Amino acid sequence: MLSDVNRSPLLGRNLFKDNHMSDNDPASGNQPAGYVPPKVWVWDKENGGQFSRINRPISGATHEKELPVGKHPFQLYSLGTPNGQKVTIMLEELLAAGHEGAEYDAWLIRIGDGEQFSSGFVAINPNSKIPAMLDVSTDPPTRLFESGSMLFYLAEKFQAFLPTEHYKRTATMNWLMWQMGSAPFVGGGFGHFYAYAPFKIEYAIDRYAMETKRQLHVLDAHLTKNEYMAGDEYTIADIAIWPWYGAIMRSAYSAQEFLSVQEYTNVHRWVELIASRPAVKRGQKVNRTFGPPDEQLPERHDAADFDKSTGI
Ligand SMILES: N[C@@H](CCC(=O)N[C@@H](CS)C(=O)NCC(=O)O)C(=O)O
Repeated sequence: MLSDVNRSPLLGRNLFKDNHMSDNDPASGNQPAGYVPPKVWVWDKENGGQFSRINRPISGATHEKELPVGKHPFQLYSLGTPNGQKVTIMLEELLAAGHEGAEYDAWLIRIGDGEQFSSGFVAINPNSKIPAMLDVSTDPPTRLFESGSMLFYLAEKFQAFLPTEHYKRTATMNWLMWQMGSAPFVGGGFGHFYAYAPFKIEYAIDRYAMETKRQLHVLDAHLTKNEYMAGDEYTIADIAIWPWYGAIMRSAYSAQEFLSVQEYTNVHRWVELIASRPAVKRGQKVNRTFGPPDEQLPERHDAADFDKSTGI
């Protein structure tokens, strides 16, 4: 009989069990069958799936290249994914509200081509993920990375979309942080295993479908009693949450039927409310190089760019 001391309280497994297989070894149920993690994980460059060209277990630049700098106070280096859209929606909302100091150049970073690993990009964001931004109106310029940090910075700088009243401000920050902590389970968890993994793994899909539906239920329950995430006011919490959860409700991963998203009627009401805002419509086009051609504006350097023919 195994001593309880040898069992991991979290996994219920014998921690000191040898790593080789026997006929009735549970590893036969692993995927691929018989797989046992080696003692030391080794980077297999050929085995990164769809993202093998960009996934690495190390940080830092892969090549020397400076980033372009345009004429506006904000220089954004991004791609029109949900994390990128949070910032372009915020900048468009600020401009729509009359904050001219929020003018920006949006430069395209093609993450599939590894442009997030240029020396110029890494100098702004050592984490090599879009979005990254420079505020060149400060001396020296202010480096910004992490979309949540960027929303908070812009909200504070322009005193906009972040309530000053104690309870509403705190609620806004609660939901902003909820988004930053929760969405990776949807994108990196559910989306990855449902849509991108080279083969379907029931355990992984079940685990992340469960979590994605739980999160949608959290939002749905909250939005039953609240018009916006922080109550009766549109804030950076809505701007952070909408790109991810609006996408899941509408088209992301072609998983709407699988997740029965029609159940979340209050989320649906809120998604359509935010989607109807002109600044949101503009912001979600910026740095987009996929989807319908009229929804794409690969780079934005002027408000008039939205009138130009789009698509690449
Ligand atoms: N927590 C980060 C996440 C950023 C992120 O995951 N960006 C993805 C695109 S949505 C990326 O740049 N991936 C490139 C890579 O992993 O190399 C944020 O919110 O800014």
